[in-house]
Amino acid sequence: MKNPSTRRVTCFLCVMALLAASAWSQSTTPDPQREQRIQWWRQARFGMFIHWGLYAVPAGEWKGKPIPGIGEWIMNRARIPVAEYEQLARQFNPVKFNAEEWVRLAKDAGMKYIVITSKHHDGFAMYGSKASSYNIVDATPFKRDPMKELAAACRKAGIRLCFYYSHAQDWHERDGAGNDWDFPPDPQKNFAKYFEEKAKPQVRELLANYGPLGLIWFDTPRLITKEQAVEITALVHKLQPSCLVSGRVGHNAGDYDSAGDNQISVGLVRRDWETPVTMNDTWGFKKDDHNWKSVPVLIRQLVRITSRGGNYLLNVGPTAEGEIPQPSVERLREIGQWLRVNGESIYGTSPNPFTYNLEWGFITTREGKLYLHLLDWPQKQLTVYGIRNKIRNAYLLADRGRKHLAFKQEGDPAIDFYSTSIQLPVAPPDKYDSIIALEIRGGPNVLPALAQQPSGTISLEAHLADVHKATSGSVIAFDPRGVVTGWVDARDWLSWDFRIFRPGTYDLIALTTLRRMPRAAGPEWQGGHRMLVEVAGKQLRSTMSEDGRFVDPSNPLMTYVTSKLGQVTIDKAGAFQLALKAESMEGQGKLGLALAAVRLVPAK
Ligand code: JFZ
Repeated sequence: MKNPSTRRVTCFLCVMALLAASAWSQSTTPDPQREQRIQWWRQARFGMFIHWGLYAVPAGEWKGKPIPGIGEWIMNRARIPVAEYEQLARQFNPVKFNAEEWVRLAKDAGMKYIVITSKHHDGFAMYGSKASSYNIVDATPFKRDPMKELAAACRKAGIRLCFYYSHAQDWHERDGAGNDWDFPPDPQKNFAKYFEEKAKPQVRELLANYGPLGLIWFDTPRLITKEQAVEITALVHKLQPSCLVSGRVGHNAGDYDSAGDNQISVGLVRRDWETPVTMNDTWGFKKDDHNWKSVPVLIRQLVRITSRGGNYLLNVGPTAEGEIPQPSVERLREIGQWLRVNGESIYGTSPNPFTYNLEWGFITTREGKLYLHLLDWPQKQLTVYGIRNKIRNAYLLADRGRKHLAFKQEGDPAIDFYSTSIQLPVAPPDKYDSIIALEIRGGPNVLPALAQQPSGTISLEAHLADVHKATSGSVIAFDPRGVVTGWVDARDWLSWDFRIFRPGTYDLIALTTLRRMPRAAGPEWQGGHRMLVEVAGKQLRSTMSEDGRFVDPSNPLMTYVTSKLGQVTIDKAGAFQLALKAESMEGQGKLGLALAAVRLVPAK
C-alpha cells in the first residue's frame, strides 16, 4: 500500500521557468465569478492564435542575414536598436488584410475564439492607441485599425475576439522588460513607470474600445510584481467581468493555466488549461520556415489536448501584406472538415476518465456519452478494459444513421476486471481519427487503478508514480511531458500500484527520453545507472542500457530510449506494487534518470 509519507507527485502542468510566476493554482473553493466566466471557454476547446506585427516585414531576415529563432523575436535575437526597428513601421502597409476572410477561415476551421497580438514584446501596438503613437494607425501608411475591423467581423460571425498583450516585455520602451541592448539591464529599470504609463493605459483601451472580449492573453510576466499582476487582472475583470485572464499574467493571478508553448500535458490535468501551438516552428511570419506540421499531427494534438481537459490554441502568422500563409489555410480547412463531422466529441467535452493513456487512442466524454478516438484502426474489434458503466448503445460518430455496433461486456468484479469489446467495420470511417460513441447512463464510471490493457501490457507512466523522496532537498519532479526531472539522488525512488488480470511472464522495459535541451553540452542520454526493481515479491537488478529508440508519433520532438530491466513472472491476477530504485546513478547527477514510463510487456 502507499507509504503514508509518500507525497503523490501528480504531473500538473509543469509551467516552465519562464512562467513559474504565472502558474495558476485553482483555489480549492471555486470562485463563482470565474466559474461563470470560463464556461464559454470550456465549450470552445479550439481557438486561433494570430501573431501579426512589424516583425512580419523582416520575416526572419535582417540586413540580408537569416535570424534564427521565432520570427516575432527578431528585434531581440538580432539586437536591433529601437531607432532602426521602428523604421519598419514606415513600410508596414498590409493592404491585403481582410478581417472577414480571417474570421471566416477561423470559423470554417471550427475555431471558436481568436487571440490576436494587440502588442507583442516589440512594443508596437496593432491598434489605434492613444497611450502610445507607436501604433499601426499613427505610424504606418496603412492608417486603419485592424483590431476594429476584426472586432466587427468576429461579432458578425459569433467568434469571440481576444487580445494577446505583452504586459511586461516591451523592447521599445526604456522601462519595459527585455531590451538590454538600447537600455540598461532589467534590474535597473523602473518597471512601475512603464506599467503605469503604457501597460495599464493600453489594457484599458483594449477593454474599452473593441466590444466584449473573450480573454486577455498576457505573456511572459517578467519584472512584474504579484501586486501588479493582481491589479491588472482586477482591472480586466472590473472593466469586463466576463473577460478571462490567461495564466501568463503571472503570480497565479490568471483565470486558467497557460502551458508552455507547444507543450502538451501528459496526463489528466484537473484544471482549466490551454496549450498554444505553432503550425510550423514560429509564431510570427518567417519567409523561410516551411516546417509545417501535418494535418494528422494537428488533429491528434487537438484530440490529445481535449482528452486531457485542455484548450488547443493553434497559431497562424500572417505576412506583412496581411495574408495568412496558404499552408496554414489548407491545414485549417482540413481540420474544419473533420470537426464538422466529429465536433460533438470535442466541443464542451470532459477529459478521459482514466488517469492513464490508452494504447489505441484517446477518450473524451460528456454526460451520457464516451467518445473513443481511434487514431489507428484495429482489426475487426476494439477491446477496452475498465469501463464499469452499462453501455446502452455503440455507433460510429461519423455514421449519420448511427448504425448499431455489436458489443459485449464481461468481467469479474472480484478482481476489478471489466471488459468491453466492440465489433468494428473493416474500413475506418475517417483517415485521421475515427470515433466510436458509447451511450451510457449518467457520467463515466471507470476503474481508477493502473491496469493491464487488452494487449497484456501494463504501462506505468512516470507522472502517475508515487514519489519517495529520500530528503526534503530532493529535486525530483516532472516536466510537461510527464517525464521525471531531477532524479539525481539514487536514494529517491518511485512506485506504482497496479492490477493484473492475466498471470504470466513479463519483460520489464524502462522508457527514458533524451535531454530536453538538445543543444546543451554533454551526452543527449545517460545510461549506466544500476537499477533495482521490486515487484510481486521478486527483486531484479540491471544496468540501464540503450536497447532501442522510437519517436512519439504525435510529438516528433519526443524520442524515447528503451532499456530492458529483466523479466518477471506473476502467477496470479490481482493488485501489485512495483518499486523502481536506483542503486547507483551515473553522469555525476547532471542528466539524472529522465524516466517516462516502466512497462510490463508479455514475454514472447
Ligand atoms: C511567448 C512569446 O515570447 C513568444 O513570442 C510567443 O508569443 C509565445 C506564444 O509566447 O513565448 C513563450 C512563453 C512561455 C514559454 C515558452 C515561450 N514557456 O513557458 O515555455
